[in-house]
Amino acid sequence: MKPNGCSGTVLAVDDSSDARALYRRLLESTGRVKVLEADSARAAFAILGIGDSAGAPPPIDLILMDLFPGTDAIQTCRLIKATPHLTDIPILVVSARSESEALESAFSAGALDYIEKPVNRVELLARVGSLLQLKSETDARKAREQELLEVKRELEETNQELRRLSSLDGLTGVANRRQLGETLEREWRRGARDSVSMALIMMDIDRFKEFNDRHGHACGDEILRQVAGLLRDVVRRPADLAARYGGDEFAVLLPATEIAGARILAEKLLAGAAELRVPIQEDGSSPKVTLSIGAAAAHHSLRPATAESLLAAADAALYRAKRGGRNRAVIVKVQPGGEPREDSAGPQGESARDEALPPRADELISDLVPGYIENRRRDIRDIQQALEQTDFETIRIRGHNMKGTGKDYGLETVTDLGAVIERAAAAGSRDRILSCLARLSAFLDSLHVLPARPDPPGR
Ligand code: GH3
Ligand code: MG
Repeated sequence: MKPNGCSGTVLAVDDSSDARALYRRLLESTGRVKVLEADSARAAFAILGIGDSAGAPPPIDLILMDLFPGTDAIQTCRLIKATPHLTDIPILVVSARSESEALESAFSAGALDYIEKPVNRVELLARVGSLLQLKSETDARKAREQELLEVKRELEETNQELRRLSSLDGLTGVANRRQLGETLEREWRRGARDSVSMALIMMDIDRFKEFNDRHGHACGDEILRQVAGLLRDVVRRPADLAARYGGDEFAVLLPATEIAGARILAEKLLAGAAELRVPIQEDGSSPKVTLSIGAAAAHHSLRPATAESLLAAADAALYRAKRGGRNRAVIVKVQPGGEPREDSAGPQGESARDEALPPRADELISDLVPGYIENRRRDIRDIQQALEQTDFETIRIRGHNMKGTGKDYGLETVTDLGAVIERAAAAGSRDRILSCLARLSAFLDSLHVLPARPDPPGR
């Protein structure tokens, strides 16, 4: 008879060599079971590797243990069950009816089953068979668990890598806009707790379209990579984050940084761009790269300054740097009330104060200015309405038109804010648009427009 068709190795622990020989004969006659013998607890420990620091599980599937009087079989059971690499090996005890007390102790020490002496052959094979079956199922389950753990670990590694890749820009390897947005929000909240200043630099490569047009896209890509490399070199503090904002625009987030720190970094970036060496082109030219930079710093304690208003202020400063002739930085400090004010020591030194002065429109059109201002108020209402309908295209066109006309009417702030609204609409950034509308509205309210000059007599 075969023990339930299961195979395995049984360790027979018994001080009687006759008993061991009997077990060996009965079990091995099945052709599926191998028997190892131990005549004492000590011999069993040696086979099981108890005290072996390597702790590899021995090739034993079942322990057949005689509750031999005079030895400490119970203690042996306890020790086996307390040893991590042996704990899954089932123990089948063999006891005489008279040993019922010892049997109870053996079960509480971890034995799984028992057979009575004298041993009945059928019963022995049946019990050994079901315990070997149990052991093989336990081993299979453990192996599956181990495999699952391995798969889980691999998945976690893959997820981590995906998270890392999804937060990076593919071309340049710096953070992408998504990560910048998340980090900006997080750092702003953290900064609000610590009540410190935060700075943000926005920079854009000058006349980048021309590089692409004249030297090809591959050269353009190489310049983008070099500018990203420059950012990596210059931006060194662990909390700082350099990111590609999109196209040829990059951003640097500088938590816990005052405006002076942003200025130093902006100057390094301008100087570093001049040092960039783009490979010599087929026509023998070596393109020179310049950057326009807008930087803003805001103190978290300011209300209603927000992460978005910091972004909008840096964006507007960047636009001023472009308009001021490129290859320069404009640095502004977001003041209480949210209106940015230029840092007097900024590299460009352009005044931001003219925003509060009356418009200096050409005399020829000065009588049109009040109507122009009214139309901008209508723009504000229309943009608010378009926002409700998520109609960013209408907003983008309004921003574009403001950008194109404000300066002609002597209202450079309208041009600046129009540019920011245009970009924000293209990016679908609702908060930036709202922040610009608030600033535009405050600006329009602050204007004191002189009445149009009366027509000269006799006309
Ligand atoms: P400005 O000085 O006013 O910034 O002029 P610009 O020509 O740089 O104008 P703008 O910043 O609007 O141009 C961005 C250009 O960047 C447009 C697009 O052709 C180019 N561009 C955007 N993404 C990539 C890119 O991944 N690789 C390359 N080679 N060019 C790109
Ligand atoms: Mg550009």
